[in-house]
Amino acid sequence: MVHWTAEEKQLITSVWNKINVEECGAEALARLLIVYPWTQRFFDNFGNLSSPTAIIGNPKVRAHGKKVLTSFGEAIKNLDNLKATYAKLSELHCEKLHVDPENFRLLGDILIIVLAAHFTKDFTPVCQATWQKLVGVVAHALAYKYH
Ligand code: HEG
Repeated sequence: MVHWTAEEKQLITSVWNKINVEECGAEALARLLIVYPWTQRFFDNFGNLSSPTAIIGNPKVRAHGKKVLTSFGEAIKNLDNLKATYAKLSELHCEKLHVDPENFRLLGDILIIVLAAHFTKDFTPVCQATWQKLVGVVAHALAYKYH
């Protein structure tokens, strides 16, 4: 069971409160699709994903990126109860969407890079380490219901 200290919780929320969920969510998902092109197969109904420019400008990618990062915010509100918070979503990704849980890790790593690019000063090493812990724990919780 993962434990979060008061300092860690503060480091997480201080960054979260500054995040533009639409911008950062869109950028993170677009980067996932560009850097790891095999992830595009989950989004074959999203239209034009034929180039990095097309992916970044794709409104469905933007909307879905926002949805994913908004859902990530649920983790932040429920840090001490992540498995229960994501149980339904884990089932959905496993049973209906068939998303390999390795992709949760890839997206988490990308989110760290996006945040580091947006918050050059505020994203201190200790803050970054705490966020790395967070994305790992979120990936783990999303994989919890896989069988
Ligand atoms: Mg997933 C749908 C959250 C990573 C592929 N994802 C969703 C939905 C949420 C969500 C909230 C909508 C669920 C619903 O309609 O009830 N996703 C979510 C989180 C994370 C994540 C929090 C990681 C932090 N998702 C993820 C990754 C992939 C993926 C890495 C694939 C590479 N998600 C995926 C697909 C759908 C969702 C294909 C359905 C999209 C659609 O057709 O609308």
